[in-house]
This record gives sequence, C-alpha cells and structure tokens, in this order.
Amino acid sequence: MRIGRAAGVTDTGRRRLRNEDAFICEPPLFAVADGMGGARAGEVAARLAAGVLEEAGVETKGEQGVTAMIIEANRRIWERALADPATAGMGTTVTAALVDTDSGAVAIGHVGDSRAYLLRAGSLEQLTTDHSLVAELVSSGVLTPEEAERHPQRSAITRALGTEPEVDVEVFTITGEPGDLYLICSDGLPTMLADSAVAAALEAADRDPAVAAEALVAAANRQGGEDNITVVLFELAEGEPPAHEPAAIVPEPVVDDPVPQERELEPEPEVSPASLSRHGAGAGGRLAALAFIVAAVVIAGLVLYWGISK
Ligand SMILES: [Mn+2]
Repeated sequence: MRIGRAAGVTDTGRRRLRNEDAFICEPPLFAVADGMGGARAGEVAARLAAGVLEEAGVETKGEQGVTAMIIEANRRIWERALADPATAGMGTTVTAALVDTDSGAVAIGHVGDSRAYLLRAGSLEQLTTDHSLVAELVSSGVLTPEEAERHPQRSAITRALGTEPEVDVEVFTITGEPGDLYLICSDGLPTMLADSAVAAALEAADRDPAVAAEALVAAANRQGGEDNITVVLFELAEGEPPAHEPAAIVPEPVVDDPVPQERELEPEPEVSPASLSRHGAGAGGRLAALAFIVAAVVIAGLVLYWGISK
C-alpha cells in the first residue's frame, strides 16, 4: 500500500472574519483542527494542535501513535492557556489520520466535531461520531438527524482539546484498501453540505484530491459559507511506498520554548512565516494579505449595509 495524491485547503468562509481552522497534510499524517475561544485564542489553539502533530514525527504508529500526539497537543494547549490569561478557556477540535503503509492500517483519532469520512466503492461513510451536544441527543433519540442539522446548538461540542488537563481521545483503525479516498473536514463543510452532495462533489472531481478539495470549499461557500471550511483529502493506492517517503521523520528536539508563543500571539500572526495554518494552497503571505483585503471589504460592506438598513 502507498499513499497516493493528497491535498488540503482551508477557507474563512463568507461569514467569519477570521479563520480559526488549521490543517496538516504531511503524509502519512493528516489532520484538521477547528479552534474556539475569545479574541484570537481559537486560532492559537488550532495552530498549537497542528504544530504539535506536525512536529511529533511518526515513529510511533497506529492508535497509540495518534493518541499520544493528541494527548501531547492537549497538554500544550492547556499549559499555554494557564500561562496566558488572554487565551484562557481556548480549545480546539482535532481529527487526525495516521497511515501505516506497511500494514495499510489507517489509525484515526478525534476529539470534537471535525469529521473523517471514507469514500470506498462509490459510497461515502462518516467514520467519526461527533462529540457534540446534538450527536448525543440524536443517539439518545431526543432529536432526529434532520432536527440536529437545524438545531441552534449544533456547534456545541462535548469534548475539546486544551480545555481540561486530561483529554479523552476516541481512536479506531480502518483497514485501508487501494482506491480509498479519505476526507477530514471541519464542521464548516457538513453544516453547509449534505453527505450526498459531498459524495457527488468527490465523484465530479474524478476523485482528484486537489480538485475535490477546492470544489468542496466552493460548494460550501455557495451554500452560505457560515463557518470556516477546511478539507483534507488523501487516497490510498496499490504498490510500494516510494523509498524517499519519510517513514520516520526524526523530530527536532522540542522544548517548551517561549518563542513560538510570542510569534503566535503577535497582532497579525497570519503573516508570520511560522504560521502553521495552511491558507489555501500554502502561499501564506499573499493569501493572508488577500484575506485581509477581503475582510476589509466585508467590514466596509457591513458598515454600509447597517447604515442603509437603519
Ligand atoms: Mn467550525
């Protein structure tokens, strides 16, 4: 088994002024984090989670590996929040997939309501169960899935990363097959698009991850783009992993250094080259500048609109 094509895209959407999602698309590790918290703390939490996963390396495989990374991310966010009152209470979701190309096992760990899906043999299956209020109400029969989709509290999550010293990680393993297409996304996608529409978009893109990722973000925005939208896609393919595949990245020794903290808490961290949030195709600076201009135009538009509607 080998990992085929992969792509990730994140987008602010049409209603939010900031993007508090972050993602990793670094085979064999793929993840999405959706931050929350006042001011810009959500962004800090999501970036911390993505950063910890990114630097964790993949010498530990499987469920233990993915669980250990998420627990470490929880510890890092919790300690940052304790040390910096401006970020108190911040948290993030995380959904991560770690592929073992030797065995074909795809270990998936998650906390919160970012989801993993699998498109196999033409049918799209939601692999994760949201740790959310509405998901619990659906499983206890209080709400129907249709009611849950429209529920005002549908974004309330019951587990988060970084809000408590301990975290309960849900983890499981899928036995991968050649041709599998995995989708990891923040709730900004499924709250805008039904699973059938997601499946149709994947097929319409001919299952090309890069094309499909852009198409999904565009479709969610056409439906209103009410939240940040992040999509990571990867496929499994027949054959041996290429020899140069970084089967075991040796992580740089990471001390709890204060430098990233200062960088991330700078007034405009999105223009920092150390930014861990991958905006668009990765051209961070230019896209950040563009996002700033778009945000300015949106604010100007809102001011005008309020002026007119008064
Ligand atoms: Mn979200």
